[in-house]
Amino acid sequence: MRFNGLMVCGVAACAMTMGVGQMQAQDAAPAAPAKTPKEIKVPLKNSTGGDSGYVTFKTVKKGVKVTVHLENVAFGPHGVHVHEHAVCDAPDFKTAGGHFNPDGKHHGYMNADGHHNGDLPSSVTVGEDHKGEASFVLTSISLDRSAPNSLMLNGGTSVVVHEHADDEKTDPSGNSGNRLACGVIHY
Ligand SMILES: [Cu+2]
Ligand SMILES: [Zn+2]
Repeated sequence: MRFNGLMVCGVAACAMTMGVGQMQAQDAAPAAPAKTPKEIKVPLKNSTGGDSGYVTFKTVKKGVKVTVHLENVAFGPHGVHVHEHAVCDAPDFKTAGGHFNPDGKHHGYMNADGHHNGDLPSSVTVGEDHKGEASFVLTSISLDRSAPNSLMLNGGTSVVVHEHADDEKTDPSGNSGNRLACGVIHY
């Protein structure tokens, strides 16, 4: 099963699809080049296509605020990263590739040679209700398509939720184990 770019869109465009009337249709002109969205929302699906929550990326003064909302995910801490390819092929999501890393660094915020652009500073903890939420401001990614660390570099990227915690120092993925859920970043 493949989740393609249709799963992801700017907040305004998504809201219009869902019939929410109060959002502004500021980027509705079809012929103009797509503007940089202020915020995007990326739905996460698990290996059987079930809903695993979503991640929002919002441009803020100091960088990009990433808010991870996990649902129906196993209790405990989970590594979450931006991966390099805009592909989420279930069930193993291997096609998402490695961590988004245009700066050519190593894995983890505790790695002296780190970190990958797509790393988060810590894991996201899921409670006994199978929900978890965490926010981080990253300076290593950008929503601007023309930026060297753009989330649209090479046609897009993806977000992957892993089985285990991220140790923030071990290449290539912080010993975070299998890939539980994935969402394509494309806007
Ligand atoms: Cu990952
Ligand atoms: Zn990494």
